Amino acid sequence: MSPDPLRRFWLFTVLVLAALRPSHEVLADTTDADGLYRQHCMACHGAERLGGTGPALLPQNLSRLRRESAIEVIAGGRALTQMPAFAGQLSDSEIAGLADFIYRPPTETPTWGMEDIRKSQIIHHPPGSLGDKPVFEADLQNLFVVVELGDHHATILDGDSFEAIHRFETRYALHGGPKFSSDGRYVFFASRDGWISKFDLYKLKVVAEVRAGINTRNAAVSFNDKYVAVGNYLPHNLVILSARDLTPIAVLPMENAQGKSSRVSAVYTAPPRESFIVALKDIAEIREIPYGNIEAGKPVAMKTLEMSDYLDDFFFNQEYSVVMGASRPAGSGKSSEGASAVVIELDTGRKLADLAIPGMPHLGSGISWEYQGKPVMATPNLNSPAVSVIDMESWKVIKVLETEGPGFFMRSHSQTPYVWTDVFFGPNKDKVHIFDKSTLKLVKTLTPEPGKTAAHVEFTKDGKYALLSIWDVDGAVIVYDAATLREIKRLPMSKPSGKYNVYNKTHYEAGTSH
Ligand code: DHE
Repeated sequence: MSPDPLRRFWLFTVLVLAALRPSHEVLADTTDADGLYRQHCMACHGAERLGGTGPALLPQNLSRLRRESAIEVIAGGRALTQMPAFAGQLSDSEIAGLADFIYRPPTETPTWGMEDIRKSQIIHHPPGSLGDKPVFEADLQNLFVVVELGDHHATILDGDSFEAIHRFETRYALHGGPKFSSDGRYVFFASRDGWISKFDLYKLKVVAEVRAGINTRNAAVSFNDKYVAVGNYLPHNLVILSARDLTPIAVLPMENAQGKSSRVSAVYTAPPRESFIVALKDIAEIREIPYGNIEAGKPVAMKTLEMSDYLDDFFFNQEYSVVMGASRPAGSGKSSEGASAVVIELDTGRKLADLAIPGMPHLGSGISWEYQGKPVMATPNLNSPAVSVIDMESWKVIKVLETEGPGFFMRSHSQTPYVWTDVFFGPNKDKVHIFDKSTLKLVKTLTPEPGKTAAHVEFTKDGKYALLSIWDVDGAVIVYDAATLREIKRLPMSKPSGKYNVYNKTHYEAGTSH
């Protein structure tokens, strides 16, 4: 191309791009975004954007918030939080400049070590100081903890009367299932910002909190009630806390023999093995930490299982002798060739099977039951409108259940004949399918609230009722009779994400995620 056509080409490109820019988009004024941050945001969100009373404002922590939503929050504030509206004080371009600023990576990777964790610990009520008598009357084993993502609250629900007993503000953006102590009295929440909160269900009070990381995946509680393990994306480590009062015990950097470090995809507790199992995102290894190896002041020894691929989503059999793992190609930088899940024997690290499951299984939501005298597991797929049912003896896919869109969560219960699966993605996100566990046939498709995402089911202790979320800020938890599939009650809630039944969780019910 001679210079003239080249110039014309660039002019054309610039004009097209300008025409494509939405007319309402405001040009960001980035000249003093740093100064504006210090003046207006730093007091709550921290000098290094690591968070304070407000959440961390780093790209890693904001990956799930669109820039346009960030602009709306800066301009209009966030309801039911301390975040004020800045629209009166800052111009549109200054607000856009601030939004750009918080999505920019910091010049230095932030650190969060043992000392930072220790200093962040807040003991609201020392262990033993509150007494043991519950402050309400209800079946303590049939309580539900409902996480309401819409306004960052949690509701404690009586699983017999379906009345809310208590509602309280949680840390910002909880993720993953809350984890329970073995007697069901205490529940541990993890926020994406690294905060771990210990809540006393008998006394309805947060008793201790600590910030274990900057960008956290999830937490697991040891079956002996001694430890909480926290898996972090940032820093690349696993943090072990005392389950008594959340005092940090150990910070375990996750790196391989060559010194390459890795984010932790998730940590799980494996009761029969008395160990924590750690999934790594950037190293093709699984780590296992026996509870017995954790002792304050001593290096914590880990068992390493070398894998042929990166595995970041897990399902365990009920005995925890075998793990099914899947890789998420987009995040791991490498895809499984031809196989989308592998089955590994945990004692030996031996691969038992490669499973071709088109559509990226969501193994973390996998559940299991007996089908024709054999244990099977079923998993939704994040990319395909199908549930895969897998024979857990031959490790073969025995049936693909067609759905009206890709799903996220599945649930059942030993006392119910059905399995419930949502259609989380796509135009049919308002539908929920119910399949018969003994025939694998579709029984019914519910549309509880047309146009609004219906997702995530949890059963009562006896399996007689199923609770379903309408995943919307103006949402609800709907209680269904699990046999007749009739609606019994609708409780308004703010984007109720997961709900967790004390008995099902503490008894590792096969129909629920662990
Ligand atoms: Fe989750 C559990 C990973 C996005 C809601 N999610 C988990 C677990 C993992 C995981 C590893 C199991 C940990 C546990 O329960 O201790 N989730 C991931 C991702 O990698 C992914 C796809 C991307 C990400 O940004 O992290 C992801 N998850 C989401 C969401 O967008 C959801 C729908 C809304 C949210 O909370 O951000 C979401 N994840 C959940 C819930 C659970 C969960 C409600 C608890 C599992 C259960 O069965 O109840």
